[in-house]
Amino acid sequence: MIKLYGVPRSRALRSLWMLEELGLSYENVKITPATDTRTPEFLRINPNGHVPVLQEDGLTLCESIAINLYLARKYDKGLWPKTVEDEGRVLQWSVWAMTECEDPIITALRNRVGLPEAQRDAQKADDAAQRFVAPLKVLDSALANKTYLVGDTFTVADLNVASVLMFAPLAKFDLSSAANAQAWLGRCTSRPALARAQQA
Ligand SMILES: N[C@@H](CCC(=O)N[C@@H](CS)C(=O)NCC(=O)O)C(=O)O
Repeated sequence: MIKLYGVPRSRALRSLWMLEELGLSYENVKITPATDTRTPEFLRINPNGHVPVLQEDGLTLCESIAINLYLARKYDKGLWPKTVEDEGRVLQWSVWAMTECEDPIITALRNRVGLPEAQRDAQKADDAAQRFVAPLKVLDSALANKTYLVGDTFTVADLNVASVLMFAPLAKFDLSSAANAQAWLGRCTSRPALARAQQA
């Protein structure tokens, strides 16, 4: 039985979404960030002290995006690409989401919504929004006349990128200049598997 550590209100949502897309049966171990992630027991599972963690048949994996790539490839239900070139594209977009987009989105989210008001730094949030302008343009151009990022169907590339980008509206980022990206994000986030993951 697959075990996925991490409550849905954390980056574990990304991997819960993948598990739901694949229709796998799994146990969601309700580890809450900060309160449960620094105990000696949990640090033995992931010395980084972060969720998500996946355990399956003696394998322990951390890093949400890596977990999703592993699952999509192992339980191929059309979410893993068919050619090596498209695998390259899937990896490119997955790494891109983490290196170009995640920090600006999380920084703005924390400083506009997540942190107690007294600890929020409006300047940090505005700088983060500014840093997101260029990657948003890149995504929007890549999606011109395209429904999904790689090939014609929804793949792990879309899931990985959308699972990072879905917090951009909550971080009060203005996506109105990026109609392709906005429409694509709507297509990805309206998938029933995401709704099920949010209720896991
Ligand atoms: N790069 C990691 C980041 C994981 C991460 O930072 N998770 C947060 C929750 S969203 C966490 O577990 N924080 C608790 C802690 O650091 O103690 C991933 O994508 O899996």
